[in-house]
Amino acid sequence: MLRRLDLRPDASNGEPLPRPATLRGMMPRAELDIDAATDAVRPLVEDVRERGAAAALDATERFDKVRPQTVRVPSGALTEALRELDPDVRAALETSIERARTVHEDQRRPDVVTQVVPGGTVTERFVPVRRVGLYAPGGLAVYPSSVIMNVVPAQAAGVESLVVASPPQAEFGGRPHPTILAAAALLGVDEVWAVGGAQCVALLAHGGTDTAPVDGTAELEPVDMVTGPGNVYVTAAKRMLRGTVGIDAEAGTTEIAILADDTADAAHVAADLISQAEHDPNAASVLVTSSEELLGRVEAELETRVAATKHAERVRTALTGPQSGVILVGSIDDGIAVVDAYAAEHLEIQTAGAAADAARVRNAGAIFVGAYAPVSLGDYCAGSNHVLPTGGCARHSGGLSTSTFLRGVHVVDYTADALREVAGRVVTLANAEDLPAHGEAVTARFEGENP
Ligand code: HSO
Ligand code: ZN
Repeated sequence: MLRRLDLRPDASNGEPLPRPATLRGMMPRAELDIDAATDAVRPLVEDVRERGAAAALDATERFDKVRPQTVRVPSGALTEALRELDPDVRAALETSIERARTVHEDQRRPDVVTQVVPGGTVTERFVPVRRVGLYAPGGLAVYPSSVIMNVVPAQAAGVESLVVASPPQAEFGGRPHPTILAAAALLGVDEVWAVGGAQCVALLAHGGTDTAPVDGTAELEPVDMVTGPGNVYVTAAKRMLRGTVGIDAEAGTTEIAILADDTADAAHVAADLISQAEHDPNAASVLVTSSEELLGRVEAELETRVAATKHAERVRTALTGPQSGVILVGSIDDGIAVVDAYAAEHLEIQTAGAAADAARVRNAGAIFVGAYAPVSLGDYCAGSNHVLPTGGCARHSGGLSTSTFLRGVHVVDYTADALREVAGRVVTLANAEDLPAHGEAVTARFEGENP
C-alpha cells in the first residue's frame, strides 16, 4: 500500500545518497495554500480590529452558524463541564497534566549572570510573556490534550494571564465543546472565549469590549502572544498579525517517520504509521528501512489493520497519498541521513541500537526511542509536548516548551571604571560606522577627566 522510493546503492548503481536538499525534494509534503486564505481573511481581521467583539460575533454567526450572547464563557459553565466529564476521561487528563507539568516545570531556567570584566556584568533574565491566548480548534478535531499541551508550558513559564479560545458549537448551546471547557477547568484556567477561526486570532490580538459583562467584566483584554494549531484561516490570520502579537510555529498536517531495521516489530510499525494517519487524509506516514523483509511484514500488517481500524477511509487516503510512503536505504547510516533531511514532526527509531541511533539524529520535532515509545504515548501521557514543528520546520525550530513563553532579557550593569576601560573601543567602532554621537554618549560621562 505504501509508495516506494529505493535509495539502496544497488538501486542507484552505487551512486552516493543524494544531498539533503535533493532528498527533501524526493519526499513531498502536503501543502496548504496560506496565501489564498490570507486574501479571504484580511477584511475579517480589519473588521474585528475596528468593531471588536461585535465583528467577531458576526463572523461567528456566518461561519459557525451560531451566535453566543457573549464572547466570554461564564466560569460557571466550566465548572459544570468538569462536573459532567466522564470520570475515566478526567483521570486520564489528570495523568496527562501531571506528567506534562513534571517535564515542563523542569524546563524552567535560572537567570544567567556573566561577569564580563570586573565591575561589568550581563545577566540574561528569563521573563515570562504576561498574557497569552491559546487556541483550541473545534469541529472534527476537538483535542483536550492540545489544551493541556499549550496551557502547561505557559503556566510553567509563569505566564500570569491566560485565555483559552475555541469556536462555539451550535449543539452545545453556543459554547465551546464541553471537553475543552472541562480541560480548561482542570488546568485552572478561568477565562475561556467562545470564538474560533481568523476572527478569534484577530480578537485575541486587538481585544475589545464584550456584548455584556461576564464574571464581572466586559473587557476582552488583548494578549501578547497567540499559540495553538488551527485550520488554514487561523494560520493565515496568525501570519498576518505576527508583530502585533507573538505567535508559535505554524502547525501543519501531522507527520510520523519511522526508522526501522529488521529487528523492528512489524505490528508496532504498522500500528504507529496508522495512528498518525488517523488525524487527517493529508497526514504523512513515512517508513525508512534498511530491510525489505521488514517492509514485507509491515505491508501485510497494514492490510489487516487498516481494514479493521475505525477511520479506515481516512487512514487509507493518508497512507496512499503522495506525502506518505516507504524509503528503502542500504544502511541505518543512510537512513539517518534520510530522516534528517526529511525532518519529521515525529520520528520513531526502531532499530537494534535505537538509543545510539536516536542520539545521531539532528532534525526531528520529537524522537521516540525503541519499541515502547509510540508517538501516541507522546500525544497524551509521556510528559513531552505534542505541539511540534511540521513540514520540515524541525530543521530550524523546536516544539512548544516552557521556553516558548519566556524571553531572555539582557540586563547590562557596568561601573564607571568598567565603562572607562572600554570607552576607546566603543568610540572607535562608533566612528567606523559614522555614528559619532554613539561614542559621545560614552565620553560625555568622563568629560573633565584627565585623558
Ligand atoms: N499527534 C498530534 C497531536 C494529537 N494527537 C492530539 C492526538 N491528539 C500532533 O502532534
Ligand atoms: Zn496524534
